[in-house]
Amino acid sequence: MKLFVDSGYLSPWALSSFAALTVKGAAFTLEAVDLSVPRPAEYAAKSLTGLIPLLEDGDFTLIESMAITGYIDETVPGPDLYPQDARQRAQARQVQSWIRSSLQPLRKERPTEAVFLGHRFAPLSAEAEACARQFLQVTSRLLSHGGATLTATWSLADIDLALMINRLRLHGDMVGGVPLPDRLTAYAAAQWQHPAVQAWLALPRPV
Ligand SMILES: N[C@@H](CCC(=O)N[C@@H](CS)C(=O)NCC(=O)O)C(=O)O
Repeated sequence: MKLFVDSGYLSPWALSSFAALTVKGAAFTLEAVDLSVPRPAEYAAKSLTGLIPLLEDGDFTLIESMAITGYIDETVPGPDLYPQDARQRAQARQVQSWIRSSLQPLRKERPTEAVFLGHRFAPLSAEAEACARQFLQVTSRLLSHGGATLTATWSLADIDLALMINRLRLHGDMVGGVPLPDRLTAYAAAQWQHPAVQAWLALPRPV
């Protein structure tokens, strides 16, 4: 299999797909795509939208990280990427979908350069602060059970959720004038130690 990701290794959706293959222990090659220049015709022919990530499995190509990780989970032997239980699996995907479709002000003002490159950005605008407050409220509810993972067993949603928390945690943000809840920071810090995340962090990023 081949996984096409951004050459800066900054995309959260690329991380999710990379983690899926890594957790499965799949043999794959990582292809870096330079997003700052027009895609080569060969890539445009493979990718419906021209976006990354893109998974290539023989003559089959797939975009959209949640479709990619679902396909990997169903076709590659190895540890589960999502819970076996239907309700828990749906809860994990609920969180992944929420993160991908919402929270835009927070994602915009705390881009992944804050997480992967240590870049520092202006204080959150009122809009992003409100978004961050809502994000923390929802995430606190999600993790109110006090467990180490979102659902009873680990899933890829844990990496997605930890990355969202880390946009604030690793930037040193306070939200509403108070530090992030301890439970959330402990959860994100622990998930960040996951071997698949550590393998992603070890990729050579341009300075
Ligand atoms: N919903 C897609 C999002 C994919 C996406 O937005 N990819 C961005 C990088 S994070 C991209 O390819 N940007 C390049 C461009 O817009 O030209 C997924 O989950 O895979």
